[in-house]
Amino acid sequence: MATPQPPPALPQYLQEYEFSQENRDFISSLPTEKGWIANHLHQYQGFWHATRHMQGVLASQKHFQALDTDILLVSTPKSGTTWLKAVLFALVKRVHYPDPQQHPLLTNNPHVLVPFLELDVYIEKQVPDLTCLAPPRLFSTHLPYVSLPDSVKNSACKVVYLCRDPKDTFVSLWHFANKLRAKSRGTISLEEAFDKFCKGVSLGGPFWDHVLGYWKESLERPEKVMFFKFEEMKEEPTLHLRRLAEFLGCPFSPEEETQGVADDILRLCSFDNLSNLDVNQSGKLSSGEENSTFFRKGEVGDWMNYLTDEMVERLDCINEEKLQGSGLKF
Ligand code: PAP
Repeated sequence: MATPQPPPALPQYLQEYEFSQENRDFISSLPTEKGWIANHLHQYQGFWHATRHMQGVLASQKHFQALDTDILLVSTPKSGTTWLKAVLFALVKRVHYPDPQQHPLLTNNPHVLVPFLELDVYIEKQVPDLTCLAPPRLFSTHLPYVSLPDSVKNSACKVVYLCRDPKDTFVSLWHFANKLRAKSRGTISLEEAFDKFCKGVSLGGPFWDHVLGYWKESLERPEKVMFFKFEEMKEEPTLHLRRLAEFLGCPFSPEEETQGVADDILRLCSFDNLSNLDVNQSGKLSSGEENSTFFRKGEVGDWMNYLTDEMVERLDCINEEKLQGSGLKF
């Protein structure tokens, strides 16, 4: 008879962490709900964060000093962050890596090349020295606009915002949660997760408030915030890659256009290419998560395979109500 295996440990970043007494007291004063992956979510500045992430959220706000040359990729969780991290890195650092056989994306998961402020850079108690990083520095975050470090809002650093149809975002998040949940907690049902998502109680939620915060900024300061949807990128990748390059001040030159550099970047960062690399099939992040958890289907419309008519109706109503008058549609 096979020996029962112990359940895999929760990824390090999701485990409850040794907080300073000050942070512990603060976090315990926040509204708290049952989490999808880790035990708890805490509501801070109107948005929900896992316990372990709170340390990183607070430290990012306190310590991160954005430079005018920085690029910050902001996204709602499960909107295609991994993809856009790869695209951003390949685009912005293209002069450093002209040989496609030697590209860092072939041996590193995109999350390693473009770290999350609150989940990687500031997750430990020590404050890292980021001054030695070569410009443009690339970081990412799931923080809502209201919680961004002041230096991001007040400097000339660029913000690229990515979101995705909430139906597909939800389905992707539900799969992700069940992959990462400790075996001892069992799975979270589609119905329970859906109800929480609709009520805004999800990582980085409420989804609609997150999206609207950046949508508004992108309208008011288009030179600062560029707003992207996963679906647009899937439909017209070359067009949106060019838009991105122009926004970031590194447009493709006529020679690059002739050489097909944009297509090379998109090929390198495609779901098929990245998900089949050894590093993404069998590698792990230092936090313990398997790189493969970030690649599932990468398609538009997978929600049709999961959501009931009632669920679709409920989400459509919320979309209608929340996005009314904003000019934004999913
Ligand atoms: P994160 O928020 O935890 O960083 P994120 O990368 O935003 O995760 O979301 C993962 C989703 O992006 C997955 O979607 P799915 O569950 O609907 O399949 C994943 O498959 C998709 N994804 C990852 N890489 C790519 C890619 N290169 N092209 C398209 N989609 C991708």
